[in-house]
Amino acid sequence: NNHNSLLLWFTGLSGSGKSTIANVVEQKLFQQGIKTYTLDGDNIRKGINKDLTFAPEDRTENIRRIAEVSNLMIDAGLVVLAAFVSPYKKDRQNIRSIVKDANFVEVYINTSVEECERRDVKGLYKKARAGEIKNMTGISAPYEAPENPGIEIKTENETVEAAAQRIVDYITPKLSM
Ligand code: GGZ
Repeated sequence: NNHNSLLLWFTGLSGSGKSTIANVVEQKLFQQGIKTYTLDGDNIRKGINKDLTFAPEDRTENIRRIAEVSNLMIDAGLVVLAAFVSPYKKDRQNIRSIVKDANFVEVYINTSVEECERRDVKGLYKKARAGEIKNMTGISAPYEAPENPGIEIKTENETVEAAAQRIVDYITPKLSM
């Protein structure tokens, strides 16, 4: 199999900074000539998974399909960056049964719900508090934090740039170039 392939899986609350950090990691990998692709809610939940809600069983199916798509991209020789809330431990565990363990890196973007709610970039927390959104992770649905992630980023103590560099440094030895 292609040793340049990897799935970098970002998990964390809505607004925790997953996509922001993933995008900077992607820029850094691009500068090294590494072929990447980023999967996130914008390109997955509007397309292949537009039939899915935020109910627990639909989140499970969301993550399963993303893992299968990631697996194809790994076969194609890419470093895949996937940024999804993925709040359930069993769903993240299932990714490991779909994608070879050696190709999988879990990145926990650890931002407290208080901080995510304070940022409230998309106004979703406000809507959840008002009861306009059901199953909002951190408010009315659970987030099961990873116990043993490959890397943990505490965005309240680390800049985006430093976090992205730390992730690149962590995966570089896993990529044979
Ligand atoms: C969590 C929600 C919800 C609910 C809409 N709960 O910050 P965002 O906006 O851009 O990222 C969130 C995204 C979560 O989709 P995922 O596919 O990553 O979720 S999961 O892995 O749990 O299947 C948020 C928005 O969609 N959003 N409603 N109720 N996030």
